[in-house]
Amino acid sequence: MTERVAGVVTAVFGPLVRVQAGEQTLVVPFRRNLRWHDEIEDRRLVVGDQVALEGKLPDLVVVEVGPRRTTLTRRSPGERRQRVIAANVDQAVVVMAAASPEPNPRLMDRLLVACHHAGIEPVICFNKIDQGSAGIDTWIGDYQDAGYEILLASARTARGVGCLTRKVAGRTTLFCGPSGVGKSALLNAIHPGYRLREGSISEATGKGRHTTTTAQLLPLPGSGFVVDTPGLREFGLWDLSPAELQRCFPEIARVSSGCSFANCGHVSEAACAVRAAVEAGTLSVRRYTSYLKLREELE
Ligand SMILES: Nc1nc2c(ncn2[C@@H]2O[C@H](COP(=O)(O)OP(=O)(O)O)[C@@H](O)[C@H]2O)c(=O)[nH]1
Ligand SMILES: [Mg+2]
Ligand SMILES: [Zn+2]
Repeated sequence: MTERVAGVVTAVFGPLVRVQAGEQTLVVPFRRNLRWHDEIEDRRLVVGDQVALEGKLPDLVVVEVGPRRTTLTRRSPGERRQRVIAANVDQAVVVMAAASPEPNPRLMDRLLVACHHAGIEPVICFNKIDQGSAGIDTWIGDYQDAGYEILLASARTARGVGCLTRKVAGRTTLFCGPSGVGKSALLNAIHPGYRLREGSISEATGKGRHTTTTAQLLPLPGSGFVVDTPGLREFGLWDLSPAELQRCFPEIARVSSGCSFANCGHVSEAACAVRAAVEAGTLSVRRYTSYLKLREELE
């Protein structure tokens, strides 16, 4: 009897994919003429794809790929076209350490912009809060004012881990942020069964045991997935237009409705509500400067 099973791709190994179908983990091939629900150029299965399998047990094969709600893309140096590296990621936990490695608000802004641009909801997590919060005290308020959800956590003391666990339940969550901030440690705290390597140099140098650059989805107990992968630090900013950029700064987008020109870039235009808010001290100078710098980069 032919079976039909629905699942989510959690890893891609050349001609085979690993699929999570409820409690079952299957490693299966895919049909060459897969049925796609999206008009996409790059017809390659990626992690996060929702697929249908058919066949006589245990010889199932992927036959159909569902529409992608979101796509995470990357363009490697030397590669002209961008590549989709994951589909259907719902949210991202952008992780910075509170003290060491030294938190980098510019990088935080970039990652947040990349999330908004990809249609992925970001949550900010300051880990290693056991080491104090002096390093973030001066600018954490910028993100609160912008409306971001902020979690203070420590994988070491388990502070905030319950909150994070509830946050990721039932969804597909990307953990991103610089190397060494404790992404793997937080994931191990959420689910000790992952046994991810912590403090390894592999992520920083791309060498070591995990030489693969492809993302993997890790199933959570219950439902949902997390993605912990090297090489996702700088995803998709290249195809962002300067006009789109302001939508990726929620507090700037909110204020901009008061600008005189509908297409105001908030640089030197007259009667700009954004610059007025910066001058009045209701919009962070640091965030505004970050916006201007990114805008310059995109132009
Ligand atoms: N003090 C402290 N150290 C932590 C915490 N979380 C992780 N670390 C340490 O920071 C280092 C990097 O952690 P890791 O999870 O590998 O970071 P990743 O590169 O972001 O995955 C390791 O030595 C961890 O033991 C924390 O909450 N507090
Ligand atoms: Mg890690
Ligand atoms: Zn303006």
